[in-house]
Amino acid sequence: MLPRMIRCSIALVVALTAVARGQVYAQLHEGVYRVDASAEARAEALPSLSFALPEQREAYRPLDDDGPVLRPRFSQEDGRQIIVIDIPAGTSLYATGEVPGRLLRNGMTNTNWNSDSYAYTIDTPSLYQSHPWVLGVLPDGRSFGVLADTTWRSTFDLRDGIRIEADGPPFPLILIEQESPIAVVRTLGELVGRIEMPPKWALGYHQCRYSYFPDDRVREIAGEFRKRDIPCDVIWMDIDYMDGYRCFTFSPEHFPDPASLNADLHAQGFHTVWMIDPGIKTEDGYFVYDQGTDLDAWVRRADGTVYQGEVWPGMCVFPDFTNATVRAWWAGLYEDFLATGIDGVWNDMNEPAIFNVPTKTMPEDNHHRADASLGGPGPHAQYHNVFGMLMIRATREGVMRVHPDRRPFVLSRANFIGGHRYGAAWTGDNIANWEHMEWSVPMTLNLALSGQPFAGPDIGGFIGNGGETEEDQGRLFARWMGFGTMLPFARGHTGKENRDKEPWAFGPEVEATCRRAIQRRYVLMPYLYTLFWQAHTRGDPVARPLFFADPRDPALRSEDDAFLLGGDLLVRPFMTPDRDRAVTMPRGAWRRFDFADRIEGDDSDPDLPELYLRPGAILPTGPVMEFVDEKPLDPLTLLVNLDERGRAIGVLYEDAGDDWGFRDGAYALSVYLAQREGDAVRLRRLTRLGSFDVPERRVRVIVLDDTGRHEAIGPDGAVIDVPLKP
Ligand code: NBV
Repeated sequence: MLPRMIRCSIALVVALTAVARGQVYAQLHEGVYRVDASAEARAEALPSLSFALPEQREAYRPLDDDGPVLRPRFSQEDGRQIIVIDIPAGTSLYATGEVPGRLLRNGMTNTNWNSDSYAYTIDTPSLYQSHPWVLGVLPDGRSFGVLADTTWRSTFDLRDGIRIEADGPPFPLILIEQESPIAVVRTLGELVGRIEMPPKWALGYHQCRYSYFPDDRVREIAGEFRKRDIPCDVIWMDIDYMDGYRCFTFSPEHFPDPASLNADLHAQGFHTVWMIDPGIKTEDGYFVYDQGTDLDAWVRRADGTVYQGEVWPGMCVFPDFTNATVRAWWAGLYEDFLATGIDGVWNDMNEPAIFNVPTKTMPEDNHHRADASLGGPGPHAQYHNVFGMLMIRATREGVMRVHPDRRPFVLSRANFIGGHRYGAAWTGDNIANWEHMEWSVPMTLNLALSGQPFAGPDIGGFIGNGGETEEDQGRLFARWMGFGTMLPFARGHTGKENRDKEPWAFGPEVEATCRRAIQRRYVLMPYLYTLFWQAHTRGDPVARPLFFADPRDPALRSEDDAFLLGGDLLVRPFMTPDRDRAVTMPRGAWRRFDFADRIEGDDSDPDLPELYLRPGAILPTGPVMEFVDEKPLDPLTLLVNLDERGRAIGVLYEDAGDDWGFRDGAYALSVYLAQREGDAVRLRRLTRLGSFDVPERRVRVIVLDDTGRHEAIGPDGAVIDVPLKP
């Protein structure tokens, strides 16, 4: 994996220490190793909460190759586990989950301890989610990943190699060594799981605020989208829909009839997502409190009494999601809730966040009655980082019980590595300023490199208005919307005290930019949906750092002012007010294009990011629409950028969008090949796999080259020749 010389010298030095200190190495798969501090530590290791199939971590065998090149050194100090890993000079480090700041993590330190980190800064040590995982890319592009498979608080110090410190008992280290960064991320997906196919509507644009109320305000917002021809799929209900912040209730004053609200929105092609928090109001007579109390569902203090902490409704109790009986009860609560026509669930405050205590969370010695399969009864310190993940596991289960034939959508603020199996992520309470706008790209990318492909920021910023003047506020918003719609999860959201931040709230110019930006997302939907299918089946990140285009090019390693959407599309936003920052492009003839053929003004809007197509790529795109699948994909427009051999290839995945039929083959996977032949480019559909019925349709082929755009149209499946000369 590593250059031979480095490999030998590292192996020699460290093999000796390894033996001396008693580490035990085992093999899980080719290039995937489990390392424990000692045979004893291995025998006593807690079960994995990150692995999709925890037993896989236990199905190790003796090394059947030379073992990993990287040789961790284990020790203990004051009861803490210390692991040090030397890395070759020139190694670039990434991932570590949800971290503020830039993409490249060399020199950074972060602590895995899920925290309510409102208005986080570059110095905030812990955000809302924990991913004890680092990805390393060696100078020659070969790559490795290190997973500290513990739920306890851990710190990743990347200032001099990799130093991991963790509370709690010894734990296994999982080492992955592969040929490329994408191979490492895919392998991570084989261990901690890949995302399930989301419902297609969840890939549309989402509109949120804290909070739209009363119900007529929600109707008004939805109506504005349709009236103004701004596409939107989802409207969100934040905590003010509840009756006194009691979860699973509706305010009789502001939301007296949620079913008719949902029905009205559905009739206009919207879906709805409603918030549920973990804090349950301590109040006799409130059905959730009564049921949970009867079940003895609440997390307890170390002394055995029920723990109470203050959150939105006042004093609250907290379901012990580590317990299967509690999770099953919680899942059942969604039955009546979803019967109102709610489509998706947003779990917030699930670090869990507690008001008016210095730690902002519950005491670490609180007691969880966890399932034996999760590690058995233990203190909150052991289960803190998975509290949110286990909550959304139960939520997802509840949503699936009600709608077994539909794909669930859950968004969670807190999570743990592997938790992307249950829900999508957003990057919490960011600030409406240029710095946070900039971070929203690398934060999404580092989450993607940590196994979570379905993530994005609050577009426009949660805190503040984004500047002193109306003009400053509008510029920031337009830029953020410009590229935020190119991230995997695209939702506009803002906090309670702020100005309105809907796409039209900043005047006609910003509205026009937002319309274009959101329309772009819908034009790109065939491609975006295909990327989610590749994330689901292969573990590919949806949004990727630029260096994925050429992991050997050192110039790309720290570039995070642009990003890739899938392997074929490069998005280059403008992150400074004056648009004056240069971006290092990957080598090769990446070709700039726009959607001015379908989106008015798309070629001349300075607040939109530039888009580039990889040489050798065919990009499947569709018509502008108001919500996903509003219109048939006819024509399917294929944008073609030939490589130097005169060829390009592209894939399109389609299915019914919100059911499980694809598991039984009800999908259509089409592969298109374009090839230069004399003065023309010939487009063929190479294959179509699957039984999903694609109606007859037209394919419009647009070949981009130095002289401009060349176009032809024909039936899907036929050979289509695009003349390159008029
Ligand atoms: O539920 C209100 C907010 C929500 O809008 C936001 O997205 C979460 O991150 N929530 C936090 C609680 C209070 C924030 C001040």
